[in-house]
Amino acid sequence: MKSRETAQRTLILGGGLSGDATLRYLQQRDDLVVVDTRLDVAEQLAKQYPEVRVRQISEPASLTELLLRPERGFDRAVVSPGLSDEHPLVRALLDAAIPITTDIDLFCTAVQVPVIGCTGTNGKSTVTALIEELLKGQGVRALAGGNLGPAALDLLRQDPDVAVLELSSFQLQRAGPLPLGIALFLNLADDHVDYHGSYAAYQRAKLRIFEAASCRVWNRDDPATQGPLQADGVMSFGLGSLANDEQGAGIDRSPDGTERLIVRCGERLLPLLPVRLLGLPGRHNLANALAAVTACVVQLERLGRALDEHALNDTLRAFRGLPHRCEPVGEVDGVRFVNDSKATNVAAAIAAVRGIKPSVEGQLVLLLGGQAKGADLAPLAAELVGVVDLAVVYGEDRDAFCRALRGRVPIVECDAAADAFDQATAVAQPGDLVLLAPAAASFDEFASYRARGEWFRERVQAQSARVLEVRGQQ
Ligand code: UMA
Ligand code: ADP
Repeated sequence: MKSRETAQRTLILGGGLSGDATLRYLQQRDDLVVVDTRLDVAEQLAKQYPEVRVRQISEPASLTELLLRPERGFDRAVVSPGLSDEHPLVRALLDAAIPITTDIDLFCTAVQVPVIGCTGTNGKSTVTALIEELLKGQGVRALAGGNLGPAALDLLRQDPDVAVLELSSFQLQRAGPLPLGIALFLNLADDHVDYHGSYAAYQRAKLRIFEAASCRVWNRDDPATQGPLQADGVMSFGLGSLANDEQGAGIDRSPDGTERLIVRCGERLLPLLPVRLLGLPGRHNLANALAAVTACVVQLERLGRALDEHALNDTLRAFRGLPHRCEPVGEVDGVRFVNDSKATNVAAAIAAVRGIKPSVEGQLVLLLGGQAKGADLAPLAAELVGVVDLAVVYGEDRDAFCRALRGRVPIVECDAAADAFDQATAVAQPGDLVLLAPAAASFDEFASYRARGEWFRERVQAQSARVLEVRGQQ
């Protein structure tokens, strides 16, 4: 994939993963200045790229001073997705009328192969990774990146047939209209309102994925994902059956009760494997699989390649999902442990609980807590009644969780995640399942949801080693 960019005086605001990829991408052709508010990030970049000017700036006045220097002048700024338009430094750029762009726009300008974009509150990473796998299974060199990493611009250094981007609302709200070949909007639930200002603004940001896409895939079970109604290029997926005129994926139920995935693209209607053979657990993942299959089938048609149904079914059977999403991490003394640390919001935790519950013989013990981001926890409480046998609640917002759950679900209240783990293992009996699906961000105790999930996995391994050691001594 080659670039069609011309040289500019560019300010990169934010030196995180996307800023770093932008720097590497523009380094050879643009006159660059990189700004980050974090001293450690700025120092690290300055060391790594001695030929690039890197500044640590946290005061808007200092940024304005840099922007107004007569010898400088910037043609544009590439701003990190982690900084919202309300951030004082972004405001300073807007006030100085510097055109703002993003790493995703740079990517879309340069890329010369079809791009599939995927957004939604939950399931983006799973669907993006599954589309990549499904296409690879068809012999198409697909590469996934964007919000799930690697940063989109890093994909340009490889040479795929198709790029698959996970796109967050942070990325979409600032990017220009993106000329995506296929755009998917999976679902919408309460999240990131602190960044976008309102639920409506969050939805608007997500819907931008459809703006310049030639095929738009929405979720029939979630009307909030439906974009403009022009019939042209619209596909959908959902857990119901497919109506006669519907393009996309659904479930076919035979008279004997067997459920099967089914997909229609143009005139062609394809029954796929039975739902029970899907490698991913839970109904939410069935929706994810239907979305991914739709994208894969449309992409193959556009590439003019025949679909290999066996390979498609094989991938759907083999793909067991990404780490930290309904991930089995061990069994100790008959108690199973499942890591869904990626459940950083209420809707994701509900999906994980619903997905896991049918496989639990004994009690379901849920680890719940962290930073609730001001979310409404009432829907979570309503969902857990009669489903979860014990909620072990911990972390910064445990009071909010306790208030929502008290009197509805048995609760044990703990200070930190470590106590919560110990309480859960002390209570759990053979046949029970301990699920980490915290419905909250991890930052009060961990560096990220990944660190939290890895911590959980390590605790389970340590618990297993302890049990074996005790047995050895007996
Ligand atoms: N920040 C500062 N000062 C700065 C710049 C950033 O304090 O000068 C802070 C931000 O407020 C934020 C953090 O640093 O809290 C990271 O922001 P960033 O824009 O530098 O992020 P990157 O490291 O470039 O990573 C971004 C995505 N991060 C965000 O959108 C917050 C990564 O998604 C993505 O993998 C990466 O680009 C490559 O595309 C992460 C994420 O948390 C996984 N995404 C959110 C989510 O999934 O919910 C949207
Ligand atoms: P994202 O990239 O959008 O955060 P992931 O695939 O990483 O999505 O999954 C994040 C969380 O959401 C996990 O906890 C997972 O169990 C849950 N989840 C995945 N798919 C769905 C879905 N379709 N609906 C609701 N929750 C989901």
